[in-house]
Formats: sequence, C-alpha cells, structure tokens
Amino acid sequence: MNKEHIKVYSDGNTGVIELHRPKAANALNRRMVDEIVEQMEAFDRDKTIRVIVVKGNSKAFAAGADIEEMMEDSPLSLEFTNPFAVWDKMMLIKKPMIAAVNGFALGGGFELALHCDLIVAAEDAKFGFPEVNLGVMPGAGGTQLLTKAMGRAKALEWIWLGQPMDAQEAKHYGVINRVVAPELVEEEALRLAEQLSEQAPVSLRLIKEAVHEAVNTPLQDGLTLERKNFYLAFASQDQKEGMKAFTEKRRPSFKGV
Ligand code: CO8
Repeated sequence: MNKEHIKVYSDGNTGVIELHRPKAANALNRRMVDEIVEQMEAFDRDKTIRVIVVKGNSKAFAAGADIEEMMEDSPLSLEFTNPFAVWDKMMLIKKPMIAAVNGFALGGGFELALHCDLIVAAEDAKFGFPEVNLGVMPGAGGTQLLTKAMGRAKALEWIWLGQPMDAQEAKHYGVINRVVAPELVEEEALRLAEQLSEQAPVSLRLIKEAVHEAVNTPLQDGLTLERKNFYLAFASQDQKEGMKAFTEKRRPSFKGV
C-alpha cells in the first residue's frame, strides 16, 4: 500500500512511524489506521528493527478519529466495516512500541498512544477522551486501557468530563512514562528505543507478552504464561550469551535468536 498519511524511516535499530495528516491535526481516518498497522507489522517482521516509535508533529500526535468520516456511520455500517479489527492487530505487535507525543493525543489518538507500550510526552502535551462531547464514547480500547492504567475512579472522572489532562498529571497517574521539553520528545523516545535495542530481543518480547498478560488475565493464568515464557527464553542463543557474558565479566552481544 502506498503510504498517504504516514512517513516511515529508521534510526539505527528503531523503526519510526510518523503520522502525517497535518491539515487535520493528524485525525485518524480508516486508511491512516490501516497504514499505521500495516507498517507496525512490517517493522515487527523486519529483523533489523528492534523497537518501534510512533510520533506525530509538534502540534498534534493525533486529534482522534476522523469525525467527518465517522459522522454518517450507523450501528450497521460499523458492524459491516468492522473498523476495530485492525486495532486488534495492533495488540499483536511483539516488539516494544513507544509513543512520542507532542501536542494533542485525543480520542483515537490517545488510544493509539495507549496501544504503545511506553509513552514519552512533551510537558505541554494534552491527553484526553473528548468523545463524550460528541455524544459517543471511546471505542478503540480507551475505557479498558485507561482504567487498567489508572484505576476506575479517576478513569471514569476523566472520560466522563471529556477534558484534557496535561502530561504531568498523566504521569502522576501512571498513564505515561516520561515528560520532557517539547523539542526533546523525539530525541528522548529514540534514546529510550536505543537503550531497549541493546537488551536481548527475545527477552523483551517474552516480557511484553507476560506483562500484558498480567494486566489482562487472572493472576494464575498470567503466572502460568510467565513460567512458560521463562522456559522458552532458555531456547535462545541470547540466553546462553547473556549468562556467559555475565560470568566472563563482559558486555553481552545479543543477536535476537
Ligand atoms: N476529525 C476530523 N478533523 C479534525 C479532527 C478530528 N478528530 N480534529 C481536528 N480536525 C481538523 C479541524 O476540523 C481543522 O480542519 P480545518 O482547518 O479544515 O477547519 C484542522 O483539523 C485543525 O483543527 P482546529 O482548527 O480545530 O485546530 P485547533 O488548534 O483550534 O484545535 C483540537 C485543535 C483541540 C485538536 C480541535 O481540532 C479538536 O477539538 N478536535 C477534535 C478532537 C476530538 O473530538 N477527538 C475525538 C474524536 S472521536 C474519536 O476519536 C473516537 C475514537 C473511537 C474510534 C477510533 C477509530 C480510529
């Protein structure tokens, strides 16, 4: 697919997806979400890429789903177009994903950031679910992901009121990881990505699956999966290399196999 609404590049072992619909504050139309997820999957398969960064521009990460595209939808048109199937695929990306957020991350844009594993944001970034102001509600996982991140009481207040929350507050509630000056967001996200790129890739993916499982399943199921993945890590050469390097008092060289 020709990319109409995103730009794609790499920085070392980091694959970057830049949302690029500047005239519409990076509002996510369906084609754009398809392009984003298709590229995430391509990076996930690409052996030279270890971490994925998703970013917007200086004014907006993404201002939500495209309201104009959505406004004539009906329950049946949504049932037939099934716009969330592609969001389910985003959940299956195995590599670490970092959202680098400047400006607005609203509605579907915030949900896109929440589908990433880590969020680095500018101190003047704004996160919010304004759907209530449009007479709808978050639909791409927002109620679930936000509630799991910050707890029921605060999530309800936030989504009900529909007002944006600033980056410091979002960090205080554990929704985002790091807050930096606006001009340093991409640099910080890439630095974090590079740090992760030096970790054993097999460990990272198994840990990601296990941590997500901790959030999404009863504790015992999560522990069972964690144990299985712990055993599986021992099938990798990186486990041999990592432990050998420790005993030899040198830095490990991880290959991702
Ligand atoms: N959809 C379509 N167009 C948009 C959107 C949007 N969500 N957001 C901004 N735009 C457009 C504006 O219409 C405007 O276009 P034009 O120049 O042609 O008039 C342009 O982007 C710039 O926007 P503004 O002039 O409004 O810029 P401001 O700096 O004054 O304001 C804001 C920026 C605060 C971001 C403001 O545009 C705004 O409030 N936007 C709407 C935010 C919103 O309500 N988002 C939630 C949408 S609903 C949703 O996300 C549901 C998710 C569930 C499904 C997910 C599937 C993808």
